[in-house]
Amino acid sequence: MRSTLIGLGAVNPEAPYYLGMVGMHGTRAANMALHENDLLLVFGARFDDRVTGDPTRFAPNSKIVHFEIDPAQLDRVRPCQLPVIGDLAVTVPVFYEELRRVPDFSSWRAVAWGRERAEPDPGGLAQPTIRLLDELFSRLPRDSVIVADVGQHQMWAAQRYRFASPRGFITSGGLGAMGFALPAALGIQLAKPETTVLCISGDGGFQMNIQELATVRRLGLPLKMVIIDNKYLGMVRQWQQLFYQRNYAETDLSDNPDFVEIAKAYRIHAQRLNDDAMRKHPLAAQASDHLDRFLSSSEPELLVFDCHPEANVYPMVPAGAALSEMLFEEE
Ligand SMILES: Cc1ncc(C[n+]2csc(CCOP(=O)(O)OP(=O)(O)O)c2C)c(N)n1
Repeated sequence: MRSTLIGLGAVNPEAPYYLGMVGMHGTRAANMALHENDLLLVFGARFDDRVTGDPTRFAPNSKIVHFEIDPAQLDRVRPCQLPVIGDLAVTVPVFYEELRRVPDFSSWRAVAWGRERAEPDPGGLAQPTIRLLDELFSRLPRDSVIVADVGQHQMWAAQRYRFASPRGFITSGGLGAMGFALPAALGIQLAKPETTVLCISGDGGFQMNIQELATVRRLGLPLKMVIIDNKYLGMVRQWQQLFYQRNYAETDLSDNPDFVEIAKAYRIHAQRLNDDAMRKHPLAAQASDHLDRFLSSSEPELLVFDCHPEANVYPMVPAGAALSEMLFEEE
C-alpha cells in the first residue's frame, strides 16, 4: 500500500504493508514498488505528474485497475486495463471478496518491504527541521489537522506525517498555490474550534496571505502557525541548485521581515526557535517546554523556525525521470 500526497491519512501508516508516500518526494520503498509491480490497484488517484514522473516509464510492467468516481480521469495519463467507476464506498466492498483472492505474493512483499521507508537521511542539512516536525507531530492529538503550504516544508511535513486521519493533512496538491495554508487553516479552525490545527508554511508562502493574521486575531482562533524560515523560496532554490548550477535567481529572501515582530504587531504571541535546539538528543528541556507551551496555548501562536538555507528535500525524482531514478542526499 502506498499513498499520494492528497491521500495521506486515508491509509493507516501503521497498517501492514504500508510503504509511504509515492512520487517526486516519495519514499524509496513506495516508488520502487510502484516501478516494479505487475498489478496496480489505484483508488481515486489521477496519475498526476508529481506521482508518475515520466508517464511513459511509469509502472512499466503493470496492469492497472482504476477505481475512480470521475470518468474523465480514466485513461488520461496511462490507460488502465480495468476501470471501476463509482463511489469507493460502493465499489470497494463489491470487489473486496475478489481482492482477497489475489494469489500469494509474499516473496514480492518481502522485496518491497526490504527497502527504506524512513527517508530522508538523518544526517542531512534538513535534519533539524525534520526533527522539529517529528517533535511537533508526536505531541499532537491524533485527530489534529495539519495544513501545509507549498514548497519544501510541505514535502517534509508530508514525509513525516504519521496519522491515520482522513482529511487530517490538508494541502494544495494539484494547483500548488502558495499562500493557501494560512487562510485554509483558519477556516478549518473556525469549523473545528476544539481541534488542534497546525499550519506549516514557508517564509515565502506565509507572506502571500500574511494579512490573515488580522483575521486570526480578530476571531481569537487558537491556531498554531509554524514558519519554516530558510530565507529562500526553498523549493525553487533546490531546483536551481541541483539542475541550474546554483543560479539562485529571484529566490533569495534574506531580507525577510522579522516575522516575530510582525506577529506582535497583530497582537499574536510569537517566538523564534534556532535549529541548534533540534540537534540535541534527547531534546533539551527548554526546547521541549517551548513546544509543549506552543501547542497547549489557548491563544493563536506563531513559531518561526530557522531552517538551514540549503537544506533539500530527498529523495527526489527529477522532473521527467522515472520513479526508479531517485536522487538521494549523498549523490
Ligand atoms: C502562488 C505561487 N507562486 C509560485 C509558485 C511556485 N513555487 C512552488 S514552491 C515555491 C517556493 C516556496 O517557498 P517558501 O514558501 O519559502 O517555502 P519553502 O519551499 O522554502 O519551504 C514556489 C515559488 C507556487 N507554487 N505558487
